[in-house]
Amino acid sequence: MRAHGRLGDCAPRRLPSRAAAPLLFGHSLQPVNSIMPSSTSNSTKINWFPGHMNRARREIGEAIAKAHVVIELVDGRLPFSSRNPLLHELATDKPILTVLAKSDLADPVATADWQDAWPGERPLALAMSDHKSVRAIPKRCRELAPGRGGPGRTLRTLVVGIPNVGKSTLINTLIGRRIAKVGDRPAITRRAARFELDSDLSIFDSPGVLWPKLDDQEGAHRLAASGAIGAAAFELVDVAGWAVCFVAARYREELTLRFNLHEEIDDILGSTSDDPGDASRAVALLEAVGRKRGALRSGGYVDLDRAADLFLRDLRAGKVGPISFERPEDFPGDHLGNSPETIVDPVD
Ligand SMILES: Nc1nc2c(ncn2[C@@H]2O[C@H](COP(=O)(O)OP(=O)(O)OP(=O)(O)O)[C@@H](O)[C@H]2O)c(=O)[nH]1
Ligand SMILES: [Mg+2]
Repeated sequence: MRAHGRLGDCAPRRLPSRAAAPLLFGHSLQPVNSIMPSSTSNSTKINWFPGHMNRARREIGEAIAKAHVVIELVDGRLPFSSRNPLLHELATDKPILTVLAKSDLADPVATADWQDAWPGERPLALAMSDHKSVRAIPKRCRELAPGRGGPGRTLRTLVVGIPNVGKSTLINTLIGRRIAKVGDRPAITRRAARFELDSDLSIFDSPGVLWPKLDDQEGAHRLAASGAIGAAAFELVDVAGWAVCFVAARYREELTLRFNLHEEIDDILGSTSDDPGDASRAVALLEAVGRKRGALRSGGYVDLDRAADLFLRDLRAGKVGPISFERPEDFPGDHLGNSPETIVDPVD
């Protein structure tokens, strides 16, 4: 047992005092362990670059060289942070068709703003379950490579994107059967694979890749909250705490409705600090969610791990509402995908 005990041991309605509150969301200057229910790490830094991703980067580099059109899937809820800058280094001479994926989970107003703000070709915004809209992708690919297609001139396309963004689902939707393995956790696809979509159009599925160092830890928290990062690479309560504070700030009504927090929300937001380095608000909100959902341990204490888990599950499934973690105006002056701190080393 650590000095301050586990978060889940907090008595109902008792919040950690501001002085004792840990710093979360990647701004950890304090002993974060002291409030972390899971005791695996002594920092909230998030990084996830398992071995297969390094190999995948090489495969993607080779596949890009042979492709005529690259289909870039970014997560419609976080188009900035889910864009892999490596792609734009490798595919300088290829047409790139960007898709804002999982758009059914994103705030439609933010999605429209992203489409307007996107540099170059206007991205498509799609839910992969919408078969009719998804058919726009091969059509667009043919337009982008007018010299390809027809006998002996196969149009080669390649789907790339971060883990869990829906690459394999896109291929299954296009082919009309479950030919590529999909799953609701990241890193399902481990090897690139080619599929024939039409007699003259092939499509490559690729493993989701991130980049070796997530310098932007706010972005890393958004990636983790969206489901792009393996569960072992982050602290559940840290990420859920970041996410619940974000949702309370931008989508307060949706949060209130989903978890029936009508009586609590004003008190919590009024009595806790919105300083992102202060965890008191995150703890109070997760406790309220946990209490409403019966995530309790003996003695009536909230099990914060369970509360964090159920909040993130609801959020990722769209049950809190259509939520975007990023809007274009959050990144004034930044050129999409070219933020110097997200540029990675080239494939070695
Ligand atoms: N709500 C929603 N869920 C989607 C959409 N597209 C895919 N999914 C779900 O997202 C999860 C991941 O889908 P995959 O197709 O396996 O994602 P991937 O990009 O191939 O993931 P990796 O192979 O791990 O890189 C699955 O549970 C899909 O059902 C979408 O447009 N909307
Ligand atoms: Mg896949």
